[in-house]
Amino acid sequence: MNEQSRLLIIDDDVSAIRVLSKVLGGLGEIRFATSGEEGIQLAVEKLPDLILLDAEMPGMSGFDVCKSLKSDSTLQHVPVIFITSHTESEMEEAGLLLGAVDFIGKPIRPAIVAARVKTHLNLKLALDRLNHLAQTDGLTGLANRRALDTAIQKEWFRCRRSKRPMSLLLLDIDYFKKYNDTYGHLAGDDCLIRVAKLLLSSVNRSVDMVARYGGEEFALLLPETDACGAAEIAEKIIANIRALALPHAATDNGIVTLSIGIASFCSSSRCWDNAGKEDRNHTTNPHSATDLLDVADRALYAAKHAGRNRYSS
Ligand code: GH3
Ligand code: MG
Ligand code: MG
Ligand code: MG
Ligand code: MG
Repeated sequence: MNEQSRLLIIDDDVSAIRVLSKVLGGLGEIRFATSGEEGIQLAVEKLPDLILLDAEMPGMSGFDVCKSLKSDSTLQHVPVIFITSHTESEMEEAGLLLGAVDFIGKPIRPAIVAARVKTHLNLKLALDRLNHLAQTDGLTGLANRRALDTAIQKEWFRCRRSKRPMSLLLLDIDYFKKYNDTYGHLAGDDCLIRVAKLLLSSVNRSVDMVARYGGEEFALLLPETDACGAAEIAEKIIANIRALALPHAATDNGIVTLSIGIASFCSSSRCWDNAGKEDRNHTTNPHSATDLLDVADRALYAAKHAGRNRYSS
């Protein structure tokens, strides 16, 4: 989050780009494009923190570019500032109504442009920080329930579209109330942090999401992973937590253990269960993103009921 800001200048006039680059050089890393089409392409690739956009360009106009950026879910929050010699109020109004945060007339006054850009970059940074906080669990630094719910929904639709599998694991620390009672709440917090770290180190693909679902419950969202793959991960986690061997006087084996519930969605006509056997009736296939959570929750309950320190699906 402390990395340098990225600015993108889109202007068909190369000398204007040169002047702006000089004025804004101290505010971040600058990229530029000399057409609207090229500018959009660069924005998609580099995800800039701010875009300076010329209104009048041959081919795609700045207004068309702005419209296109604002209709893209990943780019719509990037602030756009129009820079143009067309300073009529109708033009300015049109630009602002399209979602631009500012409208600056040419010829530019360098110090004013730099000050305005700085203000909008600071606002963007603050928004990014807030967004990050809104998605993060304060104790463990993992994704929080809100971020997980959004990711599950997104992944659910993506894997149905692409006819790929997905899995969800719900993981719950066994007898954690007794852990707090025995070692104190602060030690309990520390235990949650260690388990979070262990879960993070138990997955190695960047697409896998580890989240704190609430209290002493965690979740693992595994895109492109079928029931068999999910069971392998669950086994690995149970082995890893055994190896970590955090003392817990109230459990059967004297260390912290986890119970895990697995839900997998399989969109192909042939599904396999977590033992690698064909599931001909798709008996366990969830029918919605919410149902996926429900199936995992019921499986977790079954794992608890069967004696804890195990997974179930
Ligand atoms: P089970 O094996 O059935 O899961 O039993 P359990 O004791 O783990 O489950 P229960 O739901 O009875 O207790 C969960 C405990 O987790 C109670 C609560 O105080 C504790 N807990 C929840 N959030 C936190 C937290 O942020 N920090 C600490 N230290 N404890 C927490
Ligand atoms: Mg122009
Ligand atoms: Mg619980
Ligand atoms: Mg528990
Ligand atoms: Mg409980």
